[in-house]
Amino acid sequence: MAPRFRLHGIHLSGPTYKVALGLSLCGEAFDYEHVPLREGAHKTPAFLALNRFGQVPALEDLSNGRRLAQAAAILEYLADVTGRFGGASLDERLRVREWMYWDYDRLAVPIYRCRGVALGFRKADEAVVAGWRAEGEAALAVLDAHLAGRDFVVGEAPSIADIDLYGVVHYAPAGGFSLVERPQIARWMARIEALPGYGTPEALLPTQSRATA
Ligand SMILES: N[C@@H](CCC(=O)N[C@@H](CS)C(=O)NCC(=O)O)C(=O)O
Repeated sequence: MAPRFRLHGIHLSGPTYKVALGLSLCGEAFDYEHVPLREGAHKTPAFLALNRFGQVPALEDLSNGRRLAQAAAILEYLADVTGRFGGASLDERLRVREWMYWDYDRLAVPIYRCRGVALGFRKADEAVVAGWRAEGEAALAVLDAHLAGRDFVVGEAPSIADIDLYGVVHYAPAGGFSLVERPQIARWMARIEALPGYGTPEALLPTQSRATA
């Protein structure tokens, strides 16, 4: 059967990985369209029709023609349409959203930027990088403290908040952040990595387009 979803992204992109991980944990095979950012493919009219912000990821739901942008919003959509990972009650869903908004407010930006500098994709003054590093460390400390005595970020089961946050923390070591002093995060990551359907970015994101998964 043809896959329901088509993911547009690039294998080096953390936000693209969040969506691929969400799809895989939901058991959804997906077509994949490689978007070469260096060639400006994300700023073409055709791509802007998929994602008005000119960023990856974009997700197409081929069953109804929907085109979705923003990894966190896409994860919410996947939870809505699959009935998985959305939280067990309204209160859990509210907490899940809070963590997802916090992610892009405090955690993702400094960690992704430090990784970008470490990999040579991004240039910045040392003082600016030091500021990002301090912000990233502070956010990791918040998450580590929250996870004490908890298996998952919200409630008793994994949710899209875990997927969203994992899709950042996975890249922390590549950004120069040590997780050795973050034992709760390390244990939580191991729990995510044990879930059926889990895959690393290398396993889930091809370097080229893939017509059928
Ligand atoms: N908040 C967005 C961030 C997406 C994002 O930053 N994508 C990067 C690649 S990792 C991108 O497309 N950069 C090119 C650009 O912004 O022009 C999301 O979660 O989807």
